[in-house]
Amino acid sequence: MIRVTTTAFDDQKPGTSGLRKTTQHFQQTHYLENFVQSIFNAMPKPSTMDKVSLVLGGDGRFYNKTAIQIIIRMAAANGISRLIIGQDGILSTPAASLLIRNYKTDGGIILSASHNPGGQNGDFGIKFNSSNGGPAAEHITNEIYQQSLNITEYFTIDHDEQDIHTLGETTLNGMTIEIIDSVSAYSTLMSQLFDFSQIKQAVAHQNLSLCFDAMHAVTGPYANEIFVNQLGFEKDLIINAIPLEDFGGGHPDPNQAHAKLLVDKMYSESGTTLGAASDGDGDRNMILGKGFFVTPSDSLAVMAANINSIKGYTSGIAGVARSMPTSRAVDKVAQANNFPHYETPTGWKFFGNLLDANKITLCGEESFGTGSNHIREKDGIWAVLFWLNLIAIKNQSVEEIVKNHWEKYGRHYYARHDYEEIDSTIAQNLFESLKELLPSLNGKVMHGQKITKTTDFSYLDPVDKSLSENQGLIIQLEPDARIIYRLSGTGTKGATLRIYLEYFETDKNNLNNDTTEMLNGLAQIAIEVANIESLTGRTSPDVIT
Ligand code: VG1
Ligand code: CO
Repeated sequence: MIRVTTTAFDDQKPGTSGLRKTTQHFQQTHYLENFVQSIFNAMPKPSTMDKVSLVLGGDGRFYNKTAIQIIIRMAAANGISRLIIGQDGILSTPAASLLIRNYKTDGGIILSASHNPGGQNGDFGIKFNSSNGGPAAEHITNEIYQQSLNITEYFTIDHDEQDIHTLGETTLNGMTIEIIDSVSAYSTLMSQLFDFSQIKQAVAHQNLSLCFDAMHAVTGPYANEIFVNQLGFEKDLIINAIPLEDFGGGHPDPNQAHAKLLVDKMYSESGTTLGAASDGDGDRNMILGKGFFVTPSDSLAVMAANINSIKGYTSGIAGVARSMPTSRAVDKVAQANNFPHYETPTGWKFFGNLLDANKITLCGEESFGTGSNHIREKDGIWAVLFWLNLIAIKNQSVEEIVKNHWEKYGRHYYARHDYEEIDSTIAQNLFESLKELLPSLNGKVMHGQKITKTTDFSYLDPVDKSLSENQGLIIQLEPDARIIYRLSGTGTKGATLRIYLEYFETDKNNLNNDTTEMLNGLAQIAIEVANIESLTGRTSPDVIT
């Protein structure tokens, strides 16, 4: 064992989903090692390290392989008993979550910067998940950060590269290393939750077709096995299926701006019944019908309204949760069907306690994330299978399913406007002034809409009673609309300001209007209230989703 003397970095505070920095930042001497040692030091564990087992894998982006080898050597030096590693170091985030649960390990390390671009000039990331399979709770990530601020040494061994390609067990310095197939356990679980024979029938007899965009990221192999080999969808319609270390130079974020090829196809003659995409690490999903986009918030609501008809969920739904900026469409379903609904801060880690306590079955975020109690992460392929199964059951188009839903529950017009790479100090100042200004806005009428309430959102976890403050600013307007402001916790350059707009409509004559038009008044108010143009010099958002 080698004891390496190191100096602490002061910027290793995990954000919304782990530590994310540019790849080059991670490549600094000792940078990755310091953070990994901090995880080992801080993670909840049995009495001694030789009882600790961990899952290890990543989304395959540039630096994934190097990082895996570094972590293997450090795990061996730290006396860890067992590492379960995805073949070639590859695991989608949902698959990693599942393996932690299946193997009952003490947690897992996932190497990913999710939807951020990859490559030598892109981003890299690392995240610790707990023994429940979910992103570590805030008290653990805070402890990792504290360790990183005080670290003076880390442990490693001098050893050649470990073979991470050959399936099976080996040992290194007394530590067992098991290389496992990255896809098989995950695809087995999917076949238990969804009715694969019903979907296959629909492919054969209802012309059910799918175009899936893997965005050259981790889901390619999962999509080929499940959608092509097991369900019989056309192989050529799994696009960008080969995982590449730089995602082909793209931005592996499944939204209408970045999954352009898929969107163009779905709005053309050759559009399939369902169009879908997933992100860098396979936990996000975008759902499209022929010429029709489903907002992630609506997708969650439709799932909640129909979950009883899906094989793995026939015993019913305990409750639902959504992140605060996610539209309240799912709340309407919960209220109408009498099950509890929860509003949590942004980030999947906040769903963990609710899922573990069986208070919820289903949860989701506006940022193209949906998932259930089957694991403790959001799950892209799972969401696509849910929609495929639902279409097979209803024998209706995506558009019909969503429009029928609006008829019954009303429609939440929804959009998110992102201002990226704002100077961090300017963004902080903007946010602080906004926070101070908010209470004075109560009762004010702007662009014909009356502000009824303003909130600085904080969350008291109903299970462990932990309090999370400063989770976003909410402006509520009459008759039933919201504007929300947040600063992103996943970016690596400057600050990203996110503005979320939501307008609820029940008038049957107004259910099929243009989203931009319906939200125009709110967008104007949002810009004026936060003084965006004069403080940032920006006249329009960089990305609208
Ligand atoms: C974003 C999303 C959030 C999501 C997080 C991680 O965070 O808004 O909903 O949980 O990314 O997703 P932020 O702080 O930038 O708004 V992923 O797919 O990166 O694991
Ligand atoms: Co992701």
